[in-house]
Amino acid sequence: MADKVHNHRRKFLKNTLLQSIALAIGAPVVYGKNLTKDILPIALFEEGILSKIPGKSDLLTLLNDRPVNAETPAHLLDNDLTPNDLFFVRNNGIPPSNPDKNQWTLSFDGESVKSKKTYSLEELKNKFEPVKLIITLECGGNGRKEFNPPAKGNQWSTGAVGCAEWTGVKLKDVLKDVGLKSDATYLAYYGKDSHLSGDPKKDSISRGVPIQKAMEDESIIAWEMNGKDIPLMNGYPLRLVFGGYPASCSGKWLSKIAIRNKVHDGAKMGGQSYRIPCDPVAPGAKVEDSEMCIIENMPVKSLITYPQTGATIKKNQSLPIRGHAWTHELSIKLVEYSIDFGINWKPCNLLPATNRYAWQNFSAEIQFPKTGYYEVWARATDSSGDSQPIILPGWNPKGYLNNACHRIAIKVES
Ligand SMILES: Nc1nc2c(c(=O)[nH]1)N[C@H]1C(S)=C(S)[C@@H](COP(=O)(O)O)O[C@H]1N2
Ligand SMILES: [Mo]
Repeated sequence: MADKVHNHRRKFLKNTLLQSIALAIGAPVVYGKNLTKDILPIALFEEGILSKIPGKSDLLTLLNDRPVNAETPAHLLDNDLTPNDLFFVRNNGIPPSNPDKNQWTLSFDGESVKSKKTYSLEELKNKFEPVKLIITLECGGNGRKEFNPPAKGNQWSTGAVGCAEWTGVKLKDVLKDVGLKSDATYLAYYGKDSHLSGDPKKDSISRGVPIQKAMEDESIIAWEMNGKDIPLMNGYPLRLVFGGYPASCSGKWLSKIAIRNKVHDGAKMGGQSYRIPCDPVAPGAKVEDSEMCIIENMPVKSLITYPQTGATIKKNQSLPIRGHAWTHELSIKLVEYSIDFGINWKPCNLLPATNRYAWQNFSAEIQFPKTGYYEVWARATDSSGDSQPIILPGWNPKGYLNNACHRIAIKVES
């Protein structure tokens, strides 16, 4: 056995390859001459250069690979803005394989446009005033994992959320140029991803928002995410971004917008998709499609991003915590923490948002009375006075809108 190991000739990396690796990582690999094909720098994976999901960090939790669904562990959402390679991915179908931003066009049609119109991406950039907005996107099914009885679908824990700076144009500016009829009711999107079945006549998803939502100042068509091209998995080269609504409204690989004179009836608008019982039901109840209503506003929510759950500190140390809070309302007005399972709450420091729908950062410094096991719970309250439940909110068949308080485990040792 020892002989075998000895005889095994290590295949060291060629200098040219080492140079490309250094370029990709952004620093020379000092002991690079000791690396082999089996021992590559982990930075290549962490930065998504060699990820299983193109452009995405291997630190994402993969929930499904066809279609690709991957979420961000809570402690990796610690940045003010979620880095592109760490932003969650929720695909319903198969992304276009090699979209070309120079050839990309966006058309407008539907019953309620005065006439059909098509813009190239270049025209969109030049014709309308560009805006930069920080907007949180959260999948309506984020937190689904906790529901009991369980709900079918991707078992998201807390990481189907992210917040980025988007560069684009206001939908209302473009819609004004297109010209709408007075009966305009709903904005519907169509993207260039294909249905899982491969059937070109089927859309993987085609949703949208009521026209009043589309007219908000923060409703945009975006081509950049954090100052870079949007990653392929997040909709390159063009997508919609709506704050405060389920992210399923924010169409990726955006190629067509239809202005409808009725509530849009595209793929995943009806049935049980992205809909909840119009009136509360008992856990496990079967709810008819006719009793389900479309999810619009997303509820107030918060996430502790530092420390990672399971952290241990010494008895004489205090614990700094950090996180973000977001809502569909104007702003978050309070974030509190509890270390005694929700009996007593203390306020956190809370920073204002740059613009509406950006998440707000909170922090606190916690002292623990003695050694032992604790949980830190966080609870946000928004400008409407709504706050988060401690236990799961209303059960619904598909497990949407779980905004229960986030909890992390902490051990204090002597
Ligand atoms: N064209 C298209 N747009 C889409 C989707 C999709 O599958 N295809 N998924 C939607 C859903 S359900 C969510 S939660 C968000 C996810 O955005 P992200 O993958 O950029 O995080 O995109 C939405 N837009
Ligand atoms: Mo979603």
